[in-house]
Amino acid sequence: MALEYAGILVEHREIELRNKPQSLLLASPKGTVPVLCADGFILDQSLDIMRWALGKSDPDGWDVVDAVISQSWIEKNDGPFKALLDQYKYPNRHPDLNPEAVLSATIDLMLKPMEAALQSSPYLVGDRMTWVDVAIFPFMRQFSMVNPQQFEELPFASVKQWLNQHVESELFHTVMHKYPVWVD
Ligand SMILES: N[C@@H](CCC(=O)N[C@@H](CS)C(=O)NCC(=O)O)C(=O)O
Repeated sequence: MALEYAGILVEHREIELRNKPQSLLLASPKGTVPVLCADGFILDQSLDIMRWALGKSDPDGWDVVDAVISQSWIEKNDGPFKALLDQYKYPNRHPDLNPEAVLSATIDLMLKPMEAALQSSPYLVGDRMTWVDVAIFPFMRQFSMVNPQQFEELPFASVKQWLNQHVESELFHTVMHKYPVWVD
């Protein structure tokens, strides 16, 4: 989304994670996606790719945001929220955990603070959309898709509205193509 927003054209190579092409592993041995290969450098962290794109062009000021507040949302998302999301998505991999306790921990960690933030402003950090919303909403989307009915029944109207806004945005639709798998 950041690349599209910044108007940066890329050749998109869809990776099948179960069958990673050699060219991906040569570019970035850790073997995660996304990886951006530019002239003379490689970025293999989503946030680095976003930062690089916004450094090139940021027409609506996605990057005009309080650094400390943004960092705390990202740390919470990338650390404990992703861990809980994994437990919530794959209960079979975590037979020792009680699914209700996982849901309740996720609500306390992420849903409640997000709802509070989004009740006082339409975006996570203030009145305008920033890179923080774009970096985090795909994970809330994943969470909402694990058990859509359960998500619908949760009392977090502002989170749902915020999520819908991003999922239904033209920008998201523009980039959410199904691409053919890249073969070296
Ligand atoms: N911190 C990395 C995480 C990337 C990541 O874990 N990507 C997943 C897919 S969403 C992946 O490539 N997993 C490797 C695998 O499943 O083999 C980033 O933000 O770019």
